[in-house]
Amino acid sequence: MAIVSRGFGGRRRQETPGRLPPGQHDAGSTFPVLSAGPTPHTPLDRWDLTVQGLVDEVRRWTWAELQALPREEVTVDIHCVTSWSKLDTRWSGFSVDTLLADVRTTAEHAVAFSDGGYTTNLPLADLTGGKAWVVDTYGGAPLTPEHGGPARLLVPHLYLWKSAKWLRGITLTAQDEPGFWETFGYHDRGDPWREQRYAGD
Ligand SMILES: Nc1nc2c(c(=O)[nH]1)N[C@H]1C(S)=C(S)[C@@H](COP(=O)(O)O)O[C@H]1N2
Ligand SMILES: [Mo]
Repeated sequence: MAIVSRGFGGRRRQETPGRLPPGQHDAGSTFPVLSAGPTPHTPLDRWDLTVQGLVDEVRRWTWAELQALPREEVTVDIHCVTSWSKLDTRWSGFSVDTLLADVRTTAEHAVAFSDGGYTTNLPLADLTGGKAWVVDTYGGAPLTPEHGGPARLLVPHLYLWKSAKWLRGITLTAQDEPGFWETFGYHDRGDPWREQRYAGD
């Protein structure tokens, strides 16, 4: 579903005052796909997830090892910088807190990286404290490749470009290192409630 259109079925904008950040509209039942390049298709037996960088020891999970971790269900509103928001999206996966639980680090920043080369930077504090997940289901079904399957990052309190699709790992860093869109002039943090769309906002 790459068609970007406003949904007129279901939830009306008037029914959800206070849930749309400034400048956003409700995409309704549509779920636009925004990808800067081709959709990778990495087989699960060649997939793993890595936590690396400023860590005491690199951590790596195969798909099977990831599946053995405690799973969380999350229902959240998501906000794309191109102005659509989608309310009550339902995902499941693994809290980043779980992945970082026994990691010793002095890092204050992180860079998420993906198959295909996409990167996005975040303050480590935006990935911890129950605010971010590695998700592999959407709406009760395996996450489709277009939306980031087999697994993507989900950081719903920031604009959706921070939620890296086709996630393969997180690098913890001492310094802030801009990712793909941040290098092209998008805001370093991207808080939709402060309308931090572009650098300088
Ligand atoms: N790897 C990767 N992740 C990505 C992107 C991308 O191009 N590549 N686009 C980002 C942007 S700009 C948005 S708005 C969301 C879109 O997610 P969706 O296609 O599931 O709606 O993914 C984000 N994550
Ligand atoms: Mo986006």
